[in-house]
Amino acid sequence: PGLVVRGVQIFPGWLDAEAQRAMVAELRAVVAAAPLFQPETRWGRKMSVRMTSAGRFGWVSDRRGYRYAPCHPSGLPWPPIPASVLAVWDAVTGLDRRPDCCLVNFYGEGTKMGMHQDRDEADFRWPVLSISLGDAARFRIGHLTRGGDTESLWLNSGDVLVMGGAARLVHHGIDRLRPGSSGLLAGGGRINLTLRVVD
Ligand code: MD3
Ligand code: FE
Repeated sequence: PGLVVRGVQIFPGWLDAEAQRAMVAELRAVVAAAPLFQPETRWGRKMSVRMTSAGRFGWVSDRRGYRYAPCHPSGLPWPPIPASVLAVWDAVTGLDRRPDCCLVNFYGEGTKMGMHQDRDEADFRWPVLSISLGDAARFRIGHLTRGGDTESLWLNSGDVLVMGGAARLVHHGIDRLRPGSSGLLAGGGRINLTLRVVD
């Protein structure tokens, strides 16, 4: 990794401009098969991020709560994880096991993701890998317990993060976007992919 912040490994500019464009083209097919939706929380509040998934499982949230599900809210199965995305997982993690879920988060202007832990997966020994595409975003890294200070870090298009070991359960979130900082996505915004082993 280029740097490590609180155990999070950062690979700046892992994807060059051409690789980013190729990945976005594959993601357009994912979104065509499994349209982005705005998840609702158990309490009926809409999250500001729009999302969809690829793979055996996708992450969903509605008034029943949040969970991994085998189908999109439409009832159709999630499309396969694009080959270019799996290639990043293979190259960066070196693991024999492939991820079950590629969560696709779309951030428009003003979208935020509050501080949280990712703990819906069965086995925290598997890392989570994130790929950032499009506008830059400020990522905050906290601690294993809620609260305390945070370190912030701008994630740029093409950056890859790996959260493994002790960093797997740190609190984290996205608190601002830098609109217009990338020309990758027509119409602007940011896509974040997170790859997870679910079960
Ligand atoms: C640190 N997504 O989908 S990616 C999420 O940019 C999520 O969309 C953010 O947090 C985004 O759950 C941040 C970086 C990330 C992803 C998973 C992690 C950092 C993490 C899991 C454990 C620790
Ligand atoms: Fe997360």
